[in-house]
Amino acid sequence: MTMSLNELNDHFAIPNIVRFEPGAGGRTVCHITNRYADASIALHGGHVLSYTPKDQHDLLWLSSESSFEQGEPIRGGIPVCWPWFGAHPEDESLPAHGFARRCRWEALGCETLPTGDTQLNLILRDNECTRHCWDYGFELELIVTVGKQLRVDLVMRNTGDTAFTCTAALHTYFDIGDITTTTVDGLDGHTYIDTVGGANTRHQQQGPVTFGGEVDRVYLDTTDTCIIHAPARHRRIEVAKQGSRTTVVWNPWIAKAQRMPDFGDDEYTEMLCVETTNAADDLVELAPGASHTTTAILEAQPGD
Ligand code: TA6
Repeated sequence: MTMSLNELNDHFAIPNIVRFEPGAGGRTVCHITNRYADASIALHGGHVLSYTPKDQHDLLWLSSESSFEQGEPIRGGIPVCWPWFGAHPEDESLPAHGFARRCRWEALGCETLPTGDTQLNLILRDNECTRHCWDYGFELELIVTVGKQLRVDLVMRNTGDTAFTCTAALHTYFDIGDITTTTVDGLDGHTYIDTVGGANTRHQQQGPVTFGGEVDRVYLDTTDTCIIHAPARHRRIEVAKQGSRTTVVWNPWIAKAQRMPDFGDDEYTEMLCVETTNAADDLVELAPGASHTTTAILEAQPGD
């Protein structure tokens, strides 16, 4: 049941901390401000749009060309890619990265934790539209905890009577200021699949990940925390995770940026995706009644 703006604020608003307001494209956005940070989350797509720690620059990047139209994904922030990551394994006509980021989610709860963090729970359940392209019963819950860190838990539940297998991503876009001076530690020695141009060749990472062209890599069998060094923003960003054994690193560079209508031609220089994923061979298999949680924990550290 879709709540109106008034019903959302009647049920979940917290004076001076949480409020629901209309956003771009008329999309309902939950605005959170507490002693640690400000954040905004659109019900459209269950999409974290921004997370700005006090006295810092927004950690997340959002394209100035993003669409906010019904049924279209938002470009930037933290898209929820589910129940498949990338192209649909059998049917290319289905939208890339699944349907969850294109649907309207509903608010389930909102509270201030003893730590002073603010926690928002959103839910997406199977419906006529989702069953049209993926005929399974599910609940997808997004738990967004805003504090000194930004923690995002994606809880996938099989509520039907048929087992299913899915892949997923918290496809986080970081604002790093200048891709040419940005590096990523934490993936040294890991095998990755290079998917640029459909190559899908395997390589081993040597040292930090650096950027001098399009990078689109699925790092395999890694539970490690990544550290993004972003000197242009005078900070490093810790990207920790749980429930995920693959990490995707992506920058479109010039040509691919120019091919994307919801991405400014020169915007590739200011963003980097380090994605918390269940991709490639990291499949999530859920029997009826089973669940799995994939978690991203992001924290900015001044310095660099
Ligand atoms: O996560 C990397 C990736 O799969 C890239 O190949 C690129 O397609 C990116 O996701 C964005 O996908 P989107 O469907 O949001 O344009």
